[in-house]
This record gives sequence, C-alpha cells and structure tokens, in this order.
Amino acid sequence: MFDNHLKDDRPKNRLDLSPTPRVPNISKEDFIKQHKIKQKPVIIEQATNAWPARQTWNIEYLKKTAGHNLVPLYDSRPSTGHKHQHAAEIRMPLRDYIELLENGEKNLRLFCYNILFGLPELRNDFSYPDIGLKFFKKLPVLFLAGKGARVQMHFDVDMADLLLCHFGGQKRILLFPPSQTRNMYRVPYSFSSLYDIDFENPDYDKYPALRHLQGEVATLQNNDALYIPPGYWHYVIYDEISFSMTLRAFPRKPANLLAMIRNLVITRTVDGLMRKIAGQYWNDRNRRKVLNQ
Ligand SMILES: O=C(O)CCC(=O)C(=O)O
Repeated sequence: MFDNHLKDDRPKNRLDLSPTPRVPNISKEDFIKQHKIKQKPVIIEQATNAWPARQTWNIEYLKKTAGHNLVPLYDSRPSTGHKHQHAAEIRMPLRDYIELLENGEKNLRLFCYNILFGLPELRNDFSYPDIGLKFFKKLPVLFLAGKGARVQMHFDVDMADLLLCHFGGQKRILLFPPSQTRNMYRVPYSFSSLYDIDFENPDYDKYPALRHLQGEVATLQNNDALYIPPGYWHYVIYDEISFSMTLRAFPRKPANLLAMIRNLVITRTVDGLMRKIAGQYWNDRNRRKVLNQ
C-alpha cells in the first residue's frame, strides 16, 4: 500500500518541502485561477489589511478583552479508552490559559474554537475578504498555542477551503495535498496520521513511507493569511506563542460535498460508536492496521 520502492538519496530526517509562495495581495480573478482551481496553497500578506484586528489583536489584547471567557483546551496525546476522539482535557478562563503559555506551557492548545459563540468580544474586529471564496459566516474559529506546541498531521473533516489568518509570533505549517494520503499513516476512521509521528524530524526507519512525501512549508508571521485547499494535510509547529483565526468556505463540488457528508455522518459516527463499545481495543486495532499496511 505504501510507496516503499523508490530510491532516496536525500539526507536522513528531512522531508522534501518547498516554501509556500507568498504574494503581497491578489485579485479575486487571479486567486481563483491560480490557487482555488489548481488547489495550490498561497500566503497572502495583505488579505486582512482592512480589519481593525490588524491593529489590535495580540496576546495582551485577547487577555484584556476576552480573557474572562471559559475555553476548552486540548493536549497532544491521543484519546484512550472510551474517550471521544475530540474530547477537551480541561477548561479555564482564557486569561489563565494565556498566563500558562507565557510561563512555558506547550501541550495545552485552544483548537478550532468558534469566536462568535465563545469569544464574542472579538466578533466585530474582522470581516470576510473578497478573494472569490463563499465564506460560511457562522464559523470563524480560533487556534492558540505556546512556543514548542505541535498539532498532529490531519486534514479538515468538512473538506472546506480554508483561509488561516495569523497573529503574533512565527508558526510553520507543513502542507501536503490529498494525493499523498497513502504515505501519511492515516489512522482508520480518523482524519489524522499516527499521533506520535514527528513530521519535523521523521523517523524513516520506523515510518519508511514518509520518505516519499513531497509538500510545502508555510512560514507565517503576524498578519499573514494562508490559503489551504480542501482535504490538504497539515501539521503545525508553533515557533512562538501565536494564534490564528480560520475562515472556511464549505464545498460546492459534488466530490468534496460527498466526502464531507461521508466524513461527518459515517466515519465519525462509526468511530464514536466503536470507542464507546470497544474502548482501547478499537484504538489498538486501528494503530495495528496502520502499521501493517
Ligand atoms: O494552527 C493550528 O493550531 C491548527 C490549524 C488548523 O488545523 C486548521 O485551521 O484547520
């Protein structure tokens, strides 16, 4: 199943990554032609120029204006036993969480948190850039983590076009197109790779198929906006404390729409049920399956 036949003279422990292209700005027509239709990521530096958030959003501002809200936090370990794959570890006021980050916390992350519902003080600070995507306006979600945090390799279950708008310090996102799925060590009935693969320093002896991956690295600085096409695998490395808001446009192409429905209705439901019924046996069985492919 995996591509193990190719010879590879690349130095050990480095994936084949080229930098994601960067443009100061882009017209709607060019974005559609060069990126949306071709499904190619791009960093747009001025996509969010008109937002009040560009002047105000930083860690201190989050603490001051929205710090009292209670937020769910996730850690990087996989769920074990009967626990749901997407269950939060702990909840605390955003202010307290940011203080933990400032003191070096790197495991707990705020992940995919709906700003409209959870951090309403921020809702008037941004709008939806006119780049040719029909954004779904009810789901602007926030991601926040500390220096050294990692987000395991995954793709988004809703097969949406994503615009990840970044604030604060540097973060890197490794990106791989859906065509590379066979080399990703995807866990059955999930949307992620095996949680313990370090894609920054891949262990090719343990995971030989990773040698055949070809992707990109998007190095994001304050105010950059990254376009991630539907179904793209992404792995996130927080080089500094930072946060991003992702805007999404749901699929319109029948193939992606069908994939979204299958992911949400079948794959997720089967996984949730099997975790309830079989607990850790289900997790172990899926891990064995990936490794025996
Ligand atoms: O930046 C992060 O922490 C994760 C981003 C992500 O997974 C997404 O936007 O889908």
